[in-house]
Amino acid sequence: MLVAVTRDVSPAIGRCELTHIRRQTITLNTARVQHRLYERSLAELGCRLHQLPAEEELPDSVFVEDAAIVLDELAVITRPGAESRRPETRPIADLLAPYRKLFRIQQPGTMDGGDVLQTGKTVFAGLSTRTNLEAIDQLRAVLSPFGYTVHAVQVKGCLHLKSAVTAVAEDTLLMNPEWVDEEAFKGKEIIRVDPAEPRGANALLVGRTVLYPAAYSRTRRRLEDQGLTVRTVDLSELAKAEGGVTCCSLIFDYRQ
Ligand code: CIR
Repeated sequence: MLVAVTRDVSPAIGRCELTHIRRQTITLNTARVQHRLYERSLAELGCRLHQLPAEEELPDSVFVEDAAIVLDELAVITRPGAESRRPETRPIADLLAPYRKLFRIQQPGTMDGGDVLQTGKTVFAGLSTRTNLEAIDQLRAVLSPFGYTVHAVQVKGCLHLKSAVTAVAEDTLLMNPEWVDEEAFKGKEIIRVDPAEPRGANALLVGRTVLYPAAYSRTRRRLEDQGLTVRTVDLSELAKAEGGVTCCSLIFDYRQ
């Protein structure tokens, strides 16, 4: 069974962190309606939802992906790169504790979950403005005994590794090669975003379905042309907070 952890949009979302885009007004109600439809899509794709209530004082807390990395054998609670986001991790750790043994990124390490991309036993970790080498070394030390190989990958021009590259099938990645070096992913099938849609590389694979932003129709066609099943979702209001489809959930397998 797949479990999807989500958290309702904070009323403070207007004070979110922004790195690569300029501030625009975010309409809370629209963001919440879109977020609920996103949650419904996850449920319809077979996930059991675990919905956390909104955090009044934590603007970016809807982006639960950044608080943890959940693998089959364990979970790593991050230490987010933006100081304003550090208190987000505690409720996520409490929620994950019954499901997984927990490890933690320690100071001076900083890491956002959005910088960690897993494909099988290979883990790519983005070196970004949020994630540093200390944290990647800590992640490697935690994961190596479980048979994972951790590769550090430089990210440039975007917020997180998963802004630049995500998995859309078992061995297929969707990528914006302007933001990450294709060479780092040798051996993988690569689908490139349409050049007119640089933000189109963030896709969420749920089972065999790619949950994908409605805004990027050209890249969506590229995915469908490769035989992939795509379901669209409109997260345009949260995109104003620099969030995408992977950021709004933590999805993991749970066997009772
Ligand atoms: C931030 O800057 O931290 C938030 N405004 C956006 C985080 C998006 N998270 C993600 O891509 N994993």
